[in-house]
Amino acid sequence: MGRAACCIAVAVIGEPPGVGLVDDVLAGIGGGNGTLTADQFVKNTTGLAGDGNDHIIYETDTGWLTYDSNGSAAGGSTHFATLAANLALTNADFVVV
Ligand SMILES: [Ca+2]
Ligand SMILES: [Ca+2]
Repeated sequence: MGRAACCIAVAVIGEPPGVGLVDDVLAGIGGGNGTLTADQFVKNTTGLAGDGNDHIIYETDTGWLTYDSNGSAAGGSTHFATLAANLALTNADFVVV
């Protein structure tokens, strides 16, 4: 696991899991500490950001969590955790710390 991946998720706990995100190392994650804003989270079966401010992507069929620093622009994507597939995750399950 690389440096970026090591510092994105600080805890995956509970059912469904809650994930802590460290904003100091995550370009684009904004809004201060607290719940990840809804417009920065997306879930789908492609694992790809849908717009420019989708930074946390949950791929429902694989359970992959991906951080994308630049949203739907090319590149910038880092797979940092794998959860169970098809969880009812929302932005509220992610806490920016
Ligand atoms: Ca968005
Ligand atoms: Ca991207």
